[in-house]
Amino acid sequence: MKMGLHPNYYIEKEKQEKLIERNNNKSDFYNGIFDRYENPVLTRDFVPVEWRYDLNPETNPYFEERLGINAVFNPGAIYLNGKFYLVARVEGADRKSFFAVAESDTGVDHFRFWDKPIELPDTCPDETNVYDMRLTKHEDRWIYGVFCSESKDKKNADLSAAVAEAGIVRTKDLKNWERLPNLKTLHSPQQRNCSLHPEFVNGKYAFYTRPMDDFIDTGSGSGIGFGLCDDIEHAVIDEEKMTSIRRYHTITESKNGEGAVPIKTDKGWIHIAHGVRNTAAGLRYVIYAFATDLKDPSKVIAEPGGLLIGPREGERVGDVSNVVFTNGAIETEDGRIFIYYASSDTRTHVATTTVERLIDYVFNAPRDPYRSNLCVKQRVELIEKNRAYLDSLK
Ligand code: M1P
Repeated sequence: MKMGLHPNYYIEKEKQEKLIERNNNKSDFYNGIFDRYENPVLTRDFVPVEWRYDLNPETNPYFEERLGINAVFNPGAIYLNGKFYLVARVEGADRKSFFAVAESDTGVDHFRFWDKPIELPDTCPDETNVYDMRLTKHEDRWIYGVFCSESKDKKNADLSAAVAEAGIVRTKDLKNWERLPNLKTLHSPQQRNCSLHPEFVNGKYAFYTRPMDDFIDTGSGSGIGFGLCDDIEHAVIDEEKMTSIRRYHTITESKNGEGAVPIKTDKGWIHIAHGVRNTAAGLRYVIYAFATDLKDPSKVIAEPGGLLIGPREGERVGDVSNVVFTNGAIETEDGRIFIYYASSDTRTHVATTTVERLIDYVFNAPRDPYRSNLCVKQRVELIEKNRAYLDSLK
């Protein structure tokens, strides 16, 4: 006779159900550009109990977690048939990440993982870790996932030396995934934070890249790259043009990288990316935005100074503290924008705005003047303009 389920199974299931069913409200944060929410949209506590515990009391008498989950973060995002889908980076207690689809009707709460994580075709025997998938609904009618495929750098004796490449998969339904050969960039030894532009450019597939000399340091890589390739089934990029470039004493001084797949608007492609600077406490990752030309998506036409989203309050702390990072955003038919971002490589949040608000921000917030002296002038100008306006109301 079967022993039935351990009582703690019911407790854990109920706790999880409450978490998934909990409504997520806007917080009192205000900047006019986007809204934040009280709760994360996905954490490790959303990962189904069945993925972590052996439910059979004969083989797990103490109902111990057998395969723990450490974090759920950096999801790709896609909107299909009125539903919001995140392809999350789920990191096991063993440090390896994998991808799993979570689905919601609202985009801000009630995200529920599908039955099983995604099992990608195993075509790269040296690949040790996969993470940060960007999902592109391409005009060729495939949904592409571009992600980081990481393996040990066998040429380097250092145990932590790794090689990052851009892996490519495609699907029609987020269930069946076809793996294509990794992206090759002829002039950049490593790649991370790559994503596929949703339209053909000059009849070719267009990728945003992030040239790097090394696994962590971008070295000579001066920013977010852009390159074209003829054949997505054997994607090779020769020239990488620079789009948003890194600069001294800005939020992108150490590195930057394309985040969500760009959003097409009447005024240009809007990009939501990440910038990294160094501090005495280590690297600080923030999210920023810029726009590129509709006909030439590599040409930056607007780039407000500074950050759009920075880590706040509890977001500041986690496995890699002082980080916010995005690789997925959704635009709905009615012009709402959902920016999914993770904090401190630990949990996933959402920020919401609209296409109009984002355009207003990207095209009207002033550029970074790059020097304190000019920054203070910029601020004094704003204060004086406001004073004159207030006087005009008297
Ligand atoms: O740990 C912060 C982030 O670091 C990496 O970003 P980058 O390549 O710009 O350094 C990514 O691996 C990302 O997953 C991570 O969130």
